[in-house]
Amino acid sequence: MTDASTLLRVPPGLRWSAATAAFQIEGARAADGRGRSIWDDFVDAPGRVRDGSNAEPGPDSYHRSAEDIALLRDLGVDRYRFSISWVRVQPEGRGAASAAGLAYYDRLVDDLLDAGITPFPTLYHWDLPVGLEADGGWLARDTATRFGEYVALVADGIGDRVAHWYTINEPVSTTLQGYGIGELAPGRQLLFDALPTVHHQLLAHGHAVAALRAQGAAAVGIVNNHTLVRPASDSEADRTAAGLYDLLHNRMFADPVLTGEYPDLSAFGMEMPVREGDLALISARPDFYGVNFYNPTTIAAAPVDAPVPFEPVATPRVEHTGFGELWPIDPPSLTALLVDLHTHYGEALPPIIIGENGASFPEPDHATAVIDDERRIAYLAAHIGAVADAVDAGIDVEEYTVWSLLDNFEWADGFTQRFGLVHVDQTTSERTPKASFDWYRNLIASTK
Ligand code: GBH
Repeated sequence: MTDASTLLRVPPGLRWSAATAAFQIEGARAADGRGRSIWDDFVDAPGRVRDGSNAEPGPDSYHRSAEDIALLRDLGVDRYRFSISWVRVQPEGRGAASAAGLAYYDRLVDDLLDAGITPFPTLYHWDLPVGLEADGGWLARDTATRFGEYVALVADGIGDRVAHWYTINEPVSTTLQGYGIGELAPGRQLLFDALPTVHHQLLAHGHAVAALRAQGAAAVGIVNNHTLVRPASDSEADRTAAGLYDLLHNRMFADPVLTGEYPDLSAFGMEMPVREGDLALISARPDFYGVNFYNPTTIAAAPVDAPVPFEPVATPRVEHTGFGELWPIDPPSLTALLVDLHTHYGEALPPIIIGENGASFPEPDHATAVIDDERRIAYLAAHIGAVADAVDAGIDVEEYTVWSLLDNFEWADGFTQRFGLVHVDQTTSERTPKASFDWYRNLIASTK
């Protein structure tokens, strides 16, 4: 890798971070009275996870957080993005906080602060308590209220030392893949009937912002997964399909937060279950806007009898990651996406934080030597360069976060996809930094 050319393209003052999520790294699903989430049900059901794995032991960060923090300190990141497991804090998804569950995060926060790293937790990274799913999950308005109560408990427990919070991670993934097509927990296949889960997650975000601000939080925001959508051709059918996909993937989640209104969703034959006051709560100006970015999406019109009117197709003329042809590598599309957000939302757009960016490539399960992951280095360097281009174009980007610190449990793909800067042997939990870890460390050091 050409470090020198990369260094020229680093935006001055950008903060650096790396991310993980509770269910993907913690393991220890039965420890200390932890309750069950929809992901426990999903991984314990036969045939749901590609390699039959169940997230254990994996990185086992519940028992090895000290190792994670030592790695983060060595990396030199300003912040660490991790997530808090609702069912460790409230095993049943309601009621009093579990002292043992909170104690894990309490210590994690203290240890991060001792290491000079700002803790930046996500309050919800997909692990809904099963009891709430039984009552309708994110289809039920009540789940948003319950989330607000859980957030208040977390803030009571660690809010004296945590000032920066992500509320909900990628509501789009939960809606479309969790409730729409069933690829992620809870594995329901409701297609467009899943859309009320958008509103209830955004409402949950609104309740969380209110609860955290009441407690004195300094910075609160949602983190949406965005993709740059392009039509497969200039045909009217493809352009219409791409517009619908953009609405469904991007605008339906960004507009309410940033403008206080849903876009016109009549094409999907539904209206959001909005009540008076909801949109004011949802659009309380966030302190930052979190953007997770992996790839652009090329959309073609689907055949007339298809259940949905659009179809993702391979993006022409670009390389692909370990996930295959629907996951192209196209860094300029990140610049274009950030510019589009700025153009579309103008003053309503707060400073941007890149909450996740990264890639998985085939790598060995057992590391016998340092993994020379030059394709990951190239991916990260090019995307940081794309952020620099956006900053040059006048976009306010404050922070960049690599997904992920560690190889971890990649949801329905189990342990088959490796996104880490650090290799993890998923049976021994042994951690081995990859070449990309050194590269990121040197990059960060060069900016200090
Ligand atoms: C995010 O999901 C999640 O927040 C996170 O938990 C997850 O582990 C991470 O992305 C990685 O998947 O890197 O080009 O091979 C977003 C949905 C679906 C995006 C798979 C990345 C693979 C693209 N992810 N996709 S690539």
